[in-house]
Amino acid sequence: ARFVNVAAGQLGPIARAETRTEVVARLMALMRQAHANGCDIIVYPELALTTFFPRWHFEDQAEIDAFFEREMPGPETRALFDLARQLGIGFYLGYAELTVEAGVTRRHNTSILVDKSGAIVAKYRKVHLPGHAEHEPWRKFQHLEKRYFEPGAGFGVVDAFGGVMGMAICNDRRWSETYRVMGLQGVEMVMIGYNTPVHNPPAPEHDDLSLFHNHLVMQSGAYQNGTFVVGVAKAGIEEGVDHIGGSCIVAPSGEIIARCTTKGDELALARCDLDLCNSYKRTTFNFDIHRQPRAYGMIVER
Ligand code: CDT
Repeated sequence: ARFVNVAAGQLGPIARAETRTEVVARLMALMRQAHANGCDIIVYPELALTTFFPRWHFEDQAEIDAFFEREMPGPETRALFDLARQLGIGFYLGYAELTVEAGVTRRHNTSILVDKSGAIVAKYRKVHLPGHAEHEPWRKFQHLEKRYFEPGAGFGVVDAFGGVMGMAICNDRRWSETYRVMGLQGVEMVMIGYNTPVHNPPAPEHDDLSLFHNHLVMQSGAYQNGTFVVGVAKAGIEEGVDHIGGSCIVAPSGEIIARCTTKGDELALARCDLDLCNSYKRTTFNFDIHRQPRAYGMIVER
């Protein structure tokens, strides 16, 4: 057996006025609880340091950039890394990342994986950016990820915590390709932070199904690739917009083995034996024997 004790570190709403330091204090409180419960790693949501700012249309680039991190760790986040190192616990953290590469400013919706020594061992930049790029005043609230971020390059995996770890962010979890690309690299645990409004303005007929779809995609992604999936929400009514909770840990069987029951700051805990992945990777989803890529060309050709 290869056990990894995992905490899904769900957050309740983050107000626009809340400071990074206040949010980091909440993250640290959850980290202490996770450590007290014997966890090796805690997974936090997408854009976990601020309110979900793509719900607003901002004209002023400086106002937008105020939601971004220019360094990681930075002055307000360093305390989280220090606590992780002190306790000997790893974490996944989502945040808005601003970098300057060859004189060009780039903005990504990013997550990092930090090991028990406080070192960043992997970085992922969100590939599937949902929503729209132009202001659409008819919506009750905006979803301007296509305006504020550029898409990342792809899905890698990393050897960490005694297994093969992968990351995705929010809308990525709805796409089977996300899991399969990591599945082909032998992933054993996919960590996913999310911010999902209950109401989707272009398709209000889906609203009643939002929690069902959340679990549907993560359970199928887990089963079809023989991997654990840890999905973690920023939940509750944030700046007037209701977000689903439903943070959960899914086994390679596709079964939910732990889940949050509130829409506030809360942990869901599971003792995950990564060796359980083998039963699926070696039988039904033995890709080497059963996969038929010659029949799948259309997936990447158009
Ligand atoms: N953050 C994020 O990706 N949210 C989307 C909302 C629906 S698309 C407007 C999601 O897929 O959950």
